[in-house]
Amino acid sequence: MNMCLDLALKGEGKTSPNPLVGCVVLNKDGEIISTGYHAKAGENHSERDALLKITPEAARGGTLIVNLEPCSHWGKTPPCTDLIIEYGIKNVVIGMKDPNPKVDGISVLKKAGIDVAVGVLEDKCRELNEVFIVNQTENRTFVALKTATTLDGKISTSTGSSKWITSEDARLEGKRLRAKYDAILTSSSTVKADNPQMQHRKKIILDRNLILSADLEIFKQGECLVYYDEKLPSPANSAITYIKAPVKGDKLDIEFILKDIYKRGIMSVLVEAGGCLSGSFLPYCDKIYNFIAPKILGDENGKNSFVGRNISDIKDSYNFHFTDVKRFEKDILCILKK
Ligand code: AOF
Ligand code: ZN
Repeated sequence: MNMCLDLALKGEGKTSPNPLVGCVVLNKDGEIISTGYHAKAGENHSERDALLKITPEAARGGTLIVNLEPCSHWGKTPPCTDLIIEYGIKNVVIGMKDPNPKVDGISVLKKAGIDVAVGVLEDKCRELNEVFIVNQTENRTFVALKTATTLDGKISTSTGSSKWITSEDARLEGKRLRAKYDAILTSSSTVKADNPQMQHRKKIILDRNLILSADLEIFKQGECLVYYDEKLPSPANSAITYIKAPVKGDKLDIEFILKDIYKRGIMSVLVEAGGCLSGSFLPYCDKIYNFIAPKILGDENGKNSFVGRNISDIKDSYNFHFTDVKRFEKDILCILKK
C-alpha cells in the first residue's frame, strides 16, 4: 500500500478533479508483476494502467492492491471492476472506500467471488486524497492557506518590510506547495505591495475596486480570474477573466467566490495573502501551511498573519490541530487542519 501511495503521487497536480491513485499487482506467488497509477483526468485509472501491462494468464489467482476502492461505473473510462474480474484476480486490497456515490466497487468484487480487504493504511490514504474527499462529500473547493511569519506571528514590520522573513529553502518549499493546488488566490493589496509574479497555471485575484493595472507581473503568466465589485462597470481586457461578485460588509463575498470557483472546476485553492484576506478565509480554511522563522519583531505595530475581528474570550479562537511539522535549515513549517 505504501508503494501504491508513492505511485499515486506521480499524478500530483495533474489528476484534478480526479483522485490520486496507485496500484500494485502481485501474481499468485506474491511476486510484484505490475504497477500503475492515474496520470491525468480522462486517462486510464491506476488499476487499468497496471493490468493492461500484463496478461490475464500472469495475473490469474493474484492480488491487486490499490489505495482507493476500484470504480464500478462508467465515467470517462470503463469500470475497473470489470477488468479486475476479467483478469481472474483473487484478492483485492483497498486503502479506502471511494467517497464518490457512483462507485460501489467493493460489493461488485465480492459478488464476483473476490476476497476484498478494506482500510489498509486508511489514514494515509485519506490524507493523500483530502481534496477529493471534500469535493465528493461536501461539493465544494478544498481551501488551503499559506503564510510565513516570525515567531511572534508577524508577516511584516509596521512599514511593510518583509523581504525576507524565512530563508530560501523554506521559500522554495512554499513555491512547490502551489503545484498541488488547482489555483492560487491572493488580494489586490498583496499584488499592489509586492508586484509578485506568483507563477501558477491559474490565479484568482480579489480586486474589489479594480485598482490593479493589467501590466503587473501577476498577469503576465497563467490564466487570471479577477473578482470585483458587481456595481462597477465591466473592465475591457480580453486576456483577463473579470468576474462580478457581491460585496458583504466592506469586502467581496468570499462564500460567493468559493461557490463560483467550484462551479468553474477549481477543486482546490491555495490562499497566499496578507493578514486581512487570510483572516477572512479562516472560517473556510481546511488546511494551513504556516512557515515560522526564528525571528521576533517584538513590535505590536508589526503586521499580523490573521486580522479582522475582535474577540475577548479564548474560547472563540479558531481551533486547528497540527498534522505535521517540517524542519528547514533555519525555519520550520507547521501544517494544520481543521
Ligand atoms: C481516477 N483514477 O485510478 C481511480 C478512480 O471519469 P472517470 O472514468 O475517470 O472516473 C472518475 C472516478 O473514478 C473518480 O471520481 C473516482 O470515484 C473513481 N476512481 N478515478 O481518476 C483512478 N481508481
Ligand atoms: Zn476505475
